[in-house]
Amino acid sequence: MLNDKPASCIFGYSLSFLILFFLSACNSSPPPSSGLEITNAWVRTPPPSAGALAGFMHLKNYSDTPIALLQAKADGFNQVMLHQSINENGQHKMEHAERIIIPPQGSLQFQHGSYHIMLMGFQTTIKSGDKIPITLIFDNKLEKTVHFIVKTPD
Ligand SMILES: [Cu+2]
Repeated sequence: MLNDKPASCIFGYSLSFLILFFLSACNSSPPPSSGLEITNAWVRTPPPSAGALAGFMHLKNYSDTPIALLQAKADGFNQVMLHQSINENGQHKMEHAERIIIPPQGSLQFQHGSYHIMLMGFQTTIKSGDKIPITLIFDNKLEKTVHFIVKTPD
């Protein structure tokens, strides 16, 4: 008398599992497991005598907690810094950004006049179409290496 579940009920359960499976399989772009997505990563093509490059990107935080970007690293450069451009008494300045917060379920755009990655001291020629791997270090022990494409903005 214990196992008297009708067969149709068991079939119903299997069917809902199947539907769940297909729903998850068909989702073409699920949020990344880290909860963080970085898109449109690029570096401005430097003029011939430039001593520094600026990198830009878009960060999206799919998680329910803030994510802080703490540091950037790249081989082939003497120094890589997270910078923020500020306007102080009409003077444009750049200062080191220690902790850049991407809010929960929010996003942050690195762009000209705001946050950027400053790449300084390089020996090789860097031209449009090159890809520069930059490792981004976040506060939750998360590290992501992103290939930044060198290009001239439209
Ligand atoms: Cu800078």
